[in-house]
Amino acid sequence: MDVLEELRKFREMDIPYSRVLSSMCTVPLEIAVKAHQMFINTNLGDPGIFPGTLELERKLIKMLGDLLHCETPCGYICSGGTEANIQGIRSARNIKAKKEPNIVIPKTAHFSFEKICDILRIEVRRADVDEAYRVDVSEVESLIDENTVSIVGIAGTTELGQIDPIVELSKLAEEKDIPLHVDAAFGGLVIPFMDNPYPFDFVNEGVMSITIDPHKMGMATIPAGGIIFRNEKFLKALEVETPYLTTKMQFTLTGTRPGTGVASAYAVLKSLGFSGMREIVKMCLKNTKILTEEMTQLGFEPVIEPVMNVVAFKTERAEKIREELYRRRWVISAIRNLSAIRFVIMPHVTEEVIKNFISEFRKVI
Ligand code: 0PR
Repeated sequence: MDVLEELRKFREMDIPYSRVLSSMCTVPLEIAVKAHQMFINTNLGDPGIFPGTLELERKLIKMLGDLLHCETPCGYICSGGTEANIQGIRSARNIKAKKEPNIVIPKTAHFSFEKICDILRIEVRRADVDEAYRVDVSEVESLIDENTVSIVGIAGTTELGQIDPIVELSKLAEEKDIPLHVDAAFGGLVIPFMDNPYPFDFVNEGVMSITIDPHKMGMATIPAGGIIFRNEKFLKALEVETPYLTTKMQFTLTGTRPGTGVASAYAVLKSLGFSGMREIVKMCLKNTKILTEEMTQLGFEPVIEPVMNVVAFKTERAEKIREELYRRRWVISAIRNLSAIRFVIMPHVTEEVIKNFISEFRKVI
């Protein structure tokens, strides 16, 4: 058998995005795929060989900085939200230089923080959330001590799409002189395009770093995560010497890294513009509303009123429903600790997809 034929067989075993209502990734825009192909053999691990790709990355970081209200953005395009979060926390830890460092994160933080604390040998303190699943700022305050090197707020929680009170967290961070890291891996490319966006970004003086992933709502090709720092100081805190490369220092976590994410993310933002992004976000929010109405009619109540294009519904049978749908090749997620089923309404989750899903869902319940 021809090897491509063989590959196709494996690929056909994968579930198409049109049956996936639980992913924060989506089908990349066509322009993103073209850009990806054009940069297929680039390696920003040795930027001296790829000065053009490096300059493109700088332009993209500047674009993201503009979006996030930062005049001196520094950062890079990485493998995803996990790496971006690692680098945000690692930078703060290096700057604060405490013997027994700890960080304070919301209980709703993504599981990447587990890995971070393991890798970086940092104690993690989890603050409780209020009834709307936003972190309780007074609890964050009570968990801070002289060894706290970073506070984390989330703009678009993984499970519910909720936004923490970043404004209040930032005030607290400034008062205590502790860097605030905002995990906007998902929300970073949603919130700015909503009506009356919540101020989650660098407009808050205490925010020092933000995770923002083009391979989620940025419709770029995988992998494309983003870490943006307020200024160079935070990037400098990550540098190691590179004795024989075309550049003397490297601040990234990985060595070899693709320029494909840079190119595809740039292509999307440049071709759509902020106005095009607004249209897509608007469509996702509309579709979220459609799904929520359908589910409500079927007797399911949302855990919170959806804030963005993520929505979860209470049910004791969450895992059973998920399993049965999966057997029928439909993918949703079940949140174990909340007894809820969860949906992420990405651009590929169209009205048509929702219609098809609901008709299958009726049979399952
Ligand atoms: N921060 C937040 C708020 C996230 O939601 C995620 C991932 C991360 C960080 C980590 O990002 P990377 O996975 O890029 O390292 N959120 C999704 C999740 O865990 C990722 C995902 C995407 C999961 C597609 C499933 C899927 O099909 O649910």
